[in-house]
Amino acid sequence: MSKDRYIEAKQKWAAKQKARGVTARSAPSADRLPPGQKLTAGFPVLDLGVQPEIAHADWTLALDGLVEKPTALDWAQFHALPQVEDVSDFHCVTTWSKYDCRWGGVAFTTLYELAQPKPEARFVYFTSYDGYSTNLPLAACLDDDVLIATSFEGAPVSREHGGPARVIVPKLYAWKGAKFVKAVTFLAEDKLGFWEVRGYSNTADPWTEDRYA
Ligand SMILES: Nc1nc2c(c(=O)[nH]1)N[C@H]1C(S)=C(S)[C@@H](COP(=O)(O)O)O[C@H]1N2
Ligand SMILES: [Mo]
Repeated sequence: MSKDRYIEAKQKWAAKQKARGVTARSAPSADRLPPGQKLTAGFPVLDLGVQPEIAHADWTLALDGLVEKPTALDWAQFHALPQVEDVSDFHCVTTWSKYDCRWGGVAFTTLYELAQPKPEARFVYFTSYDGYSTNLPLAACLDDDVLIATSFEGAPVSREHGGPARVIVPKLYAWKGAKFVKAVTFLAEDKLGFWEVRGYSNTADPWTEDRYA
């Protein structure tokens, strides 16, 4: 399927689910598996039909927007920052979940301290090397399980899963985590990302099945 047809199909699927009355629940689920999800043993790949190949020598991560210290980290500088590991569950809006994913990389809070966002910065906009984008309230990024991951299960994040570096936000549907991440931009006002402008929920809470806006 061509890239445009794929995006159109996913967008239509969201509209159809919404029309069917799949709407957010008012009370969160207490189960480990969020409502409407199925557990998968594998690891499906979801992208826009492009898996950019970025050599470590060409890779940079920009921290910009409303920050005191605009920063561009190269691969060595990124790895000189404190490295952490976190095991989390992964929930894709297309109804599959994967348990116990071990991600390694740099905590979002480390980047936050480095760039020093100004007080008016309340939102974060992520941009990727494949043209993808997604957005979050700054507060959601400051949980200690939010990482810019460069390793998965002890090995480098593969290209299909978003390497060299991808964002992991375990508490939200996985489209909120940008693969192939290139820039983290701090903003005063919210700015909708790729799927958010195409009908996906801006809040994306798996526990209340908050899939579509
Ligand atoms: N850059 C980029 N990031 C992305 C996407 C994408 O297409 N491009 N897809 C999102 C979606 S919808 C999901 S479910 C996860 C999928 O991650 P995976 O391919 O490693 O399973 O990445 C998210 N991040
Ligand atoms: Mo997804």
